[in-house]
Amino acid sequence: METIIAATPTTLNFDVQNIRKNFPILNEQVHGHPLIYFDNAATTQKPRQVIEAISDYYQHSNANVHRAIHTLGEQATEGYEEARRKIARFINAESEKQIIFTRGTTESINLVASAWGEKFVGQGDEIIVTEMEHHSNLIPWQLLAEKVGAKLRYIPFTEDGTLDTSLFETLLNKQTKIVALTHMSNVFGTINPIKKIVRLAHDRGIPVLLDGAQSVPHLPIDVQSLDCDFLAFSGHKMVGPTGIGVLYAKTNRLENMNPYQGGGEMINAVWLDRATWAEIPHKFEAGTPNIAGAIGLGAAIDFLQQIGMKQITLYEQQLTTYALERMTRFKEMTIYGHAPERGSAISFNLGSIHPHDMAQFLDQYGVAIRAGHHCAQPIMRKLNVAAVNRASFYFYNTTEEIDAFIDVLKKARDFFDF
Ligand code: 7TS
Repeated sequence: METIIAATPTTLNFDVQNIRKNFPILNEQVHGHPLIYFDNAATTQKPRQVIEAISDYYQHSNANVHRAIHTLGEQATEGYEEARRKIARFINAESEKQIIFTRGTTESINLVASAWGEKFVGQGDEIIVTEMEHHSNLIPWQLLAEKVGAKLRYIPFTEDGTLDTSLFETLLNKQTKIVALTHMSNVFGTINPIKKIVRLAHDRGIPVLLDGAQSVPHLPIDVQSLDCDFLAFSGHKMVGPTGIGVLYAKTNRLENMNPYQGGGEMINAVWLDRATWAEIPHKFEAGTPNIAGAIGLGAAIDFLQQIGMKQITLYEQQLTTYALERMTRFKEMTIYGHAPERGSAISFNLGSIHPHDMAQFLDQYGVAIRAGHHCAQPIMRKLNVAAVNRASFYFYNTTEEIDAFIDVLKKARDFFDF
């Protein structure tokens, strides 16, 4: 792959224009304006290296994995397993056997709630989540609790959109079976104090699941240093394809869990009335997997690593600080989330403009943001709003795009005339 940028690990040397050349979609026009894509917390755009890796696979190596002895079968298997190794290195897992391919964060969390939860959580047990979870890290636990007779407990968030960790310890007791929380909020942008939470939970032998959907794409991640028991994330939020995601878990957790789905690939030996399971990770990958998706995600990781995750974090911090500084100059502006440690998702409302009107107005000028409850209705209820706008940046966005966005916000304020 040709060089994307010249970056050194210690200083910010970010040639964003050069990086943008790798993303064909960034040349699109929307309603006669250059596309300004600020909906990256929902999904990110794809560089041609990822698009080409998928297309190359289908053109030159397409075959099913693990079953075939022929050349294409071996190539497909090698591509798929190489992607697993890349992911393991990317998050500093001890072994690629700890990497399970799933459809995305949602499926990864459902896998744990069902394959781990139904074995280890029972009547009267407690599951701790936070009040700031995406529905993906709430509903699977509600379903589990209902099935086994367990109860959910909640770490609250405060006015600035940070967790009230002072209450966390009071929630922990002998009945607590797992703590499941988001690493970075998709609404507030808050980066939660994971190490502290993991330490307090582990002191009592309680495992921790991290929803990394918003953190893995934006921060350098080291699962050994975080010491989480489970980490779930999605390929499509980190310049990879849709339909592929990851569950990382500690080896002993995976070995002790039930299988998730039954079928081909996940077995060792099968009789008519019983079966034994394949070794991890295959025990959790029933059926033909998303081979092209895994290979595309591997290419996405190569791309991110060539830029460098530290560089990406630093650059996005600059963009976010710049955007917040410009946005808060509107006296009618409400920003939701003021955590000192935060990522690049900014939720806001401007005066009394309904978020859906705002998103539609911005779209007329080519600016894509998201408006709604962001799959976090309990947050909206606590904030006492029906919906919020959210602008979320990635490393291919620029300060010039933020300036253009601010200009359209001014037009919206004048148009809606409050
Ligand atoms: N967890 C968090 C924190 C998320 O932000 C999302 C997706 C998910 C889980 C689910 O990921 P999926 O890939 O399985 O769908 N968040 C959003 C969002 O904020 N707007 O659209 C999708």
